[in-house]
Amino acid sequence: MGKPEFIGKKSKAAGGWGALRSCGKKLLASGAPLSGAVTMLKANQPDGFDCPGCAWGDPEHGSSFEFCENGVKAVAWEATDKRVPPSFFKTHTVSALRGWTDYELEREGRLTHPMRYDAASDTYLPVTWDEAFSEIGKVLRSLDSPDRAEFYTSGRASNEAAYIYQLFVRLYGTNNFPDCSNMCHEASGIALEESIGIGKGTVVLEDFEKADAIFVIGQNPGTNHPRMLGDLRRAAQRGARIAVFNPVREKGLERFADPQNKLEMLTGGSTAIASEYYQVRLGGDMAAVRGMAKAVFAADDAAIAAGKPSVLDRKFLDQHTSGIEFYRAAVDMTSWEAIEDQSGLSRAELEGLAQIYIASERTICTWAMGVTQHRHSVAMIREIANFMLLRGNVGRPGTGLCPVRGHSNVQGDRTVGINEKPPREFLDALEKEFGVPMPRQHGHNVIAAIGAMLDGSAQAFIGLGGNFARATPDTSLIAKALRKQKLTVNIATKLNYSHLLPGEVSYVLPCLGRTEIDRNSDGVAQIVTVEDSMCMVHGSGGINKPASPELRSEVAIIAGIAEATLGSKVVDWKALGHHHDRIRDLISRTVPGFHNYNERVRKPRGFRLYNAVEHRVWQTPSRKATFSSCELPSQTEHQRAAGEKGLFVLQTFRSHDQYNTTVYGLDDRYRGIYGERQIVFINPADLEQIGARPGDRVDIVGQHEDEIERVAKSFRVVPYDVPRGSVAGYYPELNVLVPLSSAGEQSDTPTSKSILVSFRLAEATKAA
Ligand SMILES: Nc1nc2c(c(=O)[nH]1)N[C@H]1C(S)=C(S)[C@@H](COP(=O)(O)OP(=O)(O)OC[C@H]3O[C@@H](n4cnc5c(=O)[nH]c(N)nc54)[C@H](O)[C@@H]3O)O[C@H]1N2
Ligand SMILES: Nc1nc2c(c(=O)[nH]1)N[C@H]1C(S)=C(S)[C@@H](COP(=O)(O)OP(=O)(O)OC[C@H]3O[C@@H](n4cnc5c(=O)[nH]c(N)nc54)[C@H](O)[C@@H]3O)O[C@H]1N2
Ligand SMILES: [Mo]
Repeated sequence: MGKPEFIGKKSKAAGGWGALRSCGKKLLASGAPLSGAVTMLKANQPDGFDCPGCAWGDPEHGSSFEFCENGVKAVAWEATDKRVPPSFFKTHTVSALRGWTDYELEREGRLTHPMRYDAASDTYLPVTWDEAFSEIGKVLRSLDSPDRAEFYTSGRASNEAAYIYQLFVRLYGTNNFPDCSNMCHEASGIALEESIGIGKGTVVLEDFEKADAIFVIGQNPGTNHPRMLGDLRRAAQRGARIAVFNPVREKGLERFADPQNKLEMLTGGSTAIASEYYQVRLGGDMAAVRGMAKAVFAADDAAIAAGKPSVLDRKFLDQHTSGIEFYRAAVDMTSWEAIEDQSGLSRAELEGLAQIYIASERTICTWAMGVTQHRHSVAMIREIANFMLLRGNVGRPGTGLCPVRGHSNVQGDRTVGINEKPPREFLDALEKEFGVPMPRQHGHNVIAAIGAMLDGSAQAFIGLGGNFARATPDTSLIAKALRKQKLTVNIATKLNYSHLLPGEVSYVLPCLGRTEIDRNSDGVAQIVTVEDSMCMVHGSGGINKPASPELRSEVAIIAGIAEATLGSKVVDWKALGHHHDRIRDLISRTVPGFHNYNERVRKPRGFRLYNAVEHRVWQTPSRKATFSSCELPSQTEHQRAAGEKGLFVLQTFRSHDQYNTTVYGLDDRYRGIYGERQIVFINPADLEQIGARPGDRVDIVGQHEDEIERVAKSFRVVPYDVPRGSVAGYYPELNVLVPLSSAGEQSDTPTSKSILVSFRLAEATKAA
């Protein structure tokens, strides 16, 4: 039996010396301590590359290098000296490699050659680029409809790669663009579009310097957006109130020692970040926000009755919003009993939080996956928008709605056309530019693409980055879906599990990463561009020698496939692939907000895309910011579980040592876990209830109501500070339990933060 780890054994604060030590270790393990360190100094610098770590914005004074432990890991992981050359595949069959963990696969290093799967030897064999392009083109042309192919995008792809990809796919004839965003912030885009007329956040970094209160809902920035922690810390130090909603006590949100602040590190001090920490139940945030809104309305009624000024921003509400009367009615109809039951928070706590909100002149609300990966995420985010509108906290300095994006360019990819439901205006602009019709029918998102692959209506899968088979729900089903394809193609930097599920014809095409120099045949170094969570678009140019002379840029690879599939009558793919400026010219002519793109993007901090909300212009049908008036969900998963003995709600989140399906190491330092990932965090009282002791191994059994049996075997239980009934463990290992058929209303996002499960003691534990 493994040694149990208990709450409180963790190092004291997030960041600090632990962060520096961990970075040093990661650089060493990547095999490139020196080049890694030098590379790091160029991350998010005016003349360097955009950090592939996360989508948080960069400060105005770009030269004050912001240290970020997990940025270092992301960069070092790409800049490793280790290689996966053709000889590696000679000694490892694909079937054997399927037995490796995600960690073991990626740790082997960078792919070096284009490879084709050979079924006879069950191995990947090297091929030339031209052979690869020509066969891929041939299979794509042979399908009886372009809608039989699925074109996946992971959010690290640059604007240039994403644009040329969507152009190729639309000229080929389909809008089948399943995209990592479907599993991520899809609900934010939909909800914000409905509420304020733009599917993006409304804040810039400077707003964090002005806010009096910041609500941080359902995210773990200490691990996933470490540079955001710096902004929160500075806000806390100047006295802003920071209120956190999270079922798990995340250390990064409680205290943070800044690795750049020498004094703090010497004295071992740290700044308290969250002044209020509320352990809401899984999926209970909508109820919590509604509770705060209820208290705000009550305070307003009391103020008016006492002849005092309203606590609502009446002028803003009158001029700029519609539907508040329906919202007020919905709030009045919602009982405190329902609010307390769903949120797990008391009326007194929520009234206290409402007071913080009322006392704050300028409020920001941020959120991430703890909000977006539930069944009722769209309604929940609209509730957040309602709450913020009440006091005019949108479209004013120091305020705003801030969905904190994941992948470093997931927002940009959507902006330049990775969208299975493209806006009509965009297709019109493409038709005007290229003089040919574009497909108008909506395409497949991730869930629809998987359905089509399973039922045989899709026959080809192309992945621009990412790890489709591991990031998606019901892992074993997806494996079957991929194996059934006539064609699978993965454009990637490192080997992963998705590459080991070849279809009939299968290629792995290795590409340059963001840290590497990309020179065209004239010797001109190319830059790419990305858009961060704050709608800032900036340039990124690599500084490292490419991992192998065979590597091509994503842009060049897509251009090669496009030419082999479609020929060059409509688009001169070779020319586009040769110089990225040409792609940017096309973007500036077909996507709003990108005029003078090539010039503006070469300025140090780039430029901000026009955001109408900043000017309090609302691009909604009513031309006003629009309140929603949804009821609370009739029953959250938490309430269901509470009603049935032995049922729990599981959320799947990230450890400190991973980037999505990329596992850098087996530790999760802030949560006190070392050397393993088969973990389930559980409240000590629940542990007792299931008859287990700390450290025991359990099988986690999916309780979704369908025919499929889902079991995650032999996970170690760790008592932790989480609410009763809520449990947590790591993605992607637990994707075997995420049901494909359980998705968000409107968003279609897998509900990976609310999975019904039960436990049984594992054989190993029983024997012991
Ligand atoms: N180092 C690193 N950085 C990353 C990533 C990475 O894997 N590693 N991934 C990138 C990507 S693609 C994304 S999308 C982001 C993800 O960033 P996060 O959204 O921070 O990612 P998760 O680890 O899924 O954490 C979700 C947090 O929400 C909480 N939570 C879960 N359910 C609920 C709920 O119902 N209510 C509330 N209030 N809280 C809840 C969890 O306890 C956890 O703290 O990070 C990006 N940055
Ligand atoms: N259960 C559960 N499932 C989830 C989530 C969850 O919280 N819980 N989160 C969801 C979220 S938010 C997201 S965004 C998705 C992520 O899903 P994906 O984006 O598909 O997955 P990643 O792990 O980010 O992809 C890693 C792979 O990308 C490739 N890669 C890395 N850099 C580059 C590059 O520069 N170019 C190219 N072409 N390839 C590169 C490498 O080969 C690497 O193996 O997963 C989702 N799945
Ligand atoms: Mo994400």
